[in-house]
Amino acid sequence: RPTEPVFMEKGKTSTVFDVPDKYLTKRYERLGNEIQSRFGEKAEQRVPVREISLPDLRIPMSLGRDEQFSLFVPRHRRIAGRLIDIFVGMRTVDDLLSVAVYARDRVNPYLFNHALSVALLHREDTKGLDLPSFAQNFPDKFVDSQVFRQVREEATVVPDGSRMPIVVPRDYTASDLDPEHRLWYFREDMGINLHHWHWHLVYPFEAGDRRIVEKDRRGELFYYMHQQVIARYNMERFSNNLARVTRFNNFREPIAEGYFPKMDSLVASRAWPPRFDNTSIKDLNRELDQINLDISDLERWRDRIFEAIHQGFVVDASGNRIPLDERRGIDILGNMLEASIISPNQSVYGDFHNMGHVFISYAHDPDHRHLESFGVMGDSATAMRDPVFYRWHAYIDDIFQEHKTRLTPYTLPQLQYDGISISGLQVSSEGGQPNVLSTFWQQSDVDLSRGMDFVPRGNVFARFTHLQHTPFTYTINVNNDSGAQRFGTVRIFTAPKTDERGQPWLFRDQRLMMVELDKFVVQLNPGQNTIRRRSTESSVTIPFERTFRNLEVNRPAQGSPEELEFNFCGCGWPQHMLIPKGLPGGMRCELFVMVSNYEDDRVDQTLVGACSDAASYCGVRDRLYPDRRAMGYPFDRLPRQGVDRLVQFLTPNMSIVDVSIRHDANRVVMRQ
Ligand code: CUO
Repeated sequence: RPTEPVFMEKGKTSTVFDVPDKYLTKRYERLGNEIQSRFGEKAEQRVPVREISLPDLRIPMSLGRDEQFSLFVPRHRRIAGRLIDIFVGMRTVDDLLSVAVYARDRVNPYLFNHALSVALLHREDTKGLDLPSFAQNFPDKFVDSQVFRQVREEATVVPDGSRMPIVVPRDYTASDLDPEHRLWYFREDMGINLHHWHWHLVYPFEAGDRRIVEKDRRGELFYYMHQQVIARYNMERFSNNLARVTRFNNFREPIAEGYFPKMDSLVASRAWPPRFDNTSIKDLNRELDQINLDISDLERWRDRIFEAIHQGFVVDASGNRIPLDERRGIDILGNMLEASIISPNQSVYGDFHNMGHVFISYAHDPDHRHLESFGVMGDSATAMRDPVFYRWHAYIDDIFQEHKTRLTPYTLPQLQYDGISISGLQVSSEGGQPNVLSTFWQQSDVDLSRGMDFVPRGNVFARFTHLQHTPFTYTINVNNDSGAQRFGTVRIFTAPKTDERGQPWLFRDQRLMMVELDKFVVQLNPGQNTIRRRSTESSVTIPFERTFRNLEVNRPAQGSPEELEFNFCGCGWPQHMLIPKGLPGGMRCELFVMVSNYEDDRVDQTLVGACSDAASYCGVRDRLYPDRRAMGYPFDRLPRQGVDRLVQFLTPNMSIVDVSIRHDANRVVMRQ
C-alpha cells in the first residue's frame, strides 16, 4: 500500500517502497512483484529499499500485531525500548529505512509508530523529517467508532473530490444526566489529547539509551505540565458550575465516575473497554502483561514518597541521601513519582504514577479472565478522555505540593524588580468590550483517510466541534525608572476570582488555580513602555494547523526555515483551548501580569530553529528549559508571612485586572 509518509519527498502525495523480496511477509511473498506494481502504478515517487543484514527483531515481534500497546505496561515498555534502540542504532538513514520497512509489516502497528517516532525525533540525521499527526495515523484513538463506517462508505461510494465531511457528533459519549459529561469538549478534545500524546513522546520515561530520557528538568516539567492541566481543568469545571476535581487518594474506595469511550481499536479490532460507575481498582495479576501487583504495593510506594518529602531527602540505590532542595528537589521528585528510569531508586519508591494508570485501566479485568485489554487510562493518546485521569493527576499534584509547601516562600527581593513598575493592564478582543473575552463553538475538518486501511484512497474529512475564542491582545504599561535599558520576563496567568461558593480566595488556594497564558521577554527603555502582545503568540500554545498538520491551510512555504520549525513541533497546548469556556453571563477571573528581572531568569543559549514557541509546557527541543526560575514561579510556593490574598502578594512589578469570560453557546462558526 502507499505507505508511511515519513521518508516521503516533500510535496509528493503517494510513494511506494521498492522492497527486497525477502522483506515481504509470508502473506505477500506469493504476490511478489505483483503487489509492488499494483501500488506502484499510481505512485509519484519510488523509494528503493536496500537489503541489509537485519538486527534481531524477536523481542519487538513478541508483541502480537493485533494487541493493544501501552507504554504504561512494563513489558510493553521494555519491548518498545528495544525497538527504539534498534531504530536509533542504525548507522545511516538508509539502514534505518531498510529495517523500518522490514519491521513495518511484522511489528505491532502502535509499537512501530511509537518507536519510529521516538527514533526520528532523537536521531541527529532525521530531526528534519515530518512526523505525521498521530490522529491521522490512528484516528480510532480520537474519534467515535461510528464515524468509521460512514468514512468507509463515503470513500468507497463517492469519488475523491466530491466527498462530504462526516460529522462527528458533538457529545456522543454520555448524556447530561452525568454532570461530568459537561466537560466532554475538554476531555475529548483532539488537540488536547494530541498535545498529551506528543508530550510523552518528547519526554519518554524509558528508553534503552538514557540520553533520550535524561532531558533538562524533565521531572520538573512532568510535574508542571500536569499541574497546569489540572488547573485548566478546574477552571473549565468552574465554567460548568462544577466544583474542583477531587483527588483519587483512597485506592480502596470505588471510583464514582464511569467512562464509556465508544471507540474501537482498528488495530486490535476490539472496543476500548468501559469502566462502570463505582468500580474499584483491584490487585492485578495479568500473566500476559507480566503484571502481578497489589494495591498495597501502590500504598507502600506512596508512603515512602511522603516519608522522603517529609524528611527532605530521598535515598538512592547506593544508600546515599539526595536532598530535596529548592533547586533540584522537584525535578528529582518528578522522575521518582512518574517514575522515569532516572528515578533515584525505583526499587524503593516504585513506579507510582504509571502504575496508577495501569491499576485504573485494568479495573474491569484485573486478572485477565475476560481477556480484555486496558481502558483509555492505559494510553497517553486517550487517557485525558476519562474523568478519572484528572482525579488521579489531582492526587499526583497534591503530592508534589506537599514538597512545594515545605520550601521557603519567595522573599520580596525574589519577587520585585527594582525600578520597574506596571502602571496599566488591559485585555481587548477585536470589536469587544475591554477586559471581556468571548468563547464560542467552532467546526473544523480533519482528514482521517490515512488511518484507514483497505479503503479507496483520497481524502475523507471528519468534521468535529471544538471550543474557540476571539483572539485578544494584552496591553501592559510598564515604567522603567532605573535610568537604563533593562530586560524583563513578562509572566501572564489567570484564575477564577472566587471559589465555588463565590468567596474570595486565600492566596494559598488560588495559586493552585493559576493557569499560565503566556511568558515572553521584553526590552524596557527608560521611561514609559507600552507592551502589546497577541493571544496567538502565547508561549503555551501551538496553532491549530500544527496540532493537526494534515491541514494544508497556512502551511509555510516548502523548504522554508519556517516549514522545518512547523514540522518539528507537534508538542504544545492547542491554541483553541487557551482560555476556558467561561459562562453565558460571564465568568469572573483575575488576570495577573508580572515583569521579572531577566538577569535572574535568563538561560544563555541560542533558540534559533529550535522549536521554542510552546516552551512553557514543552520545553525547547535539544535545549535547556528557557527560564531559570522554578516552573510555575511565582505561584509554585506558599506566600510570605502576612500575605493571605493575591492583592497583598503584589509588588510594583506585578498587576492584576478583573476579566470576564463570556460563552455564547449558540454561536457555531465553521473554520474557513
Ligand atoms: Cu501524562 Cu499520567 O502522565 O498521563
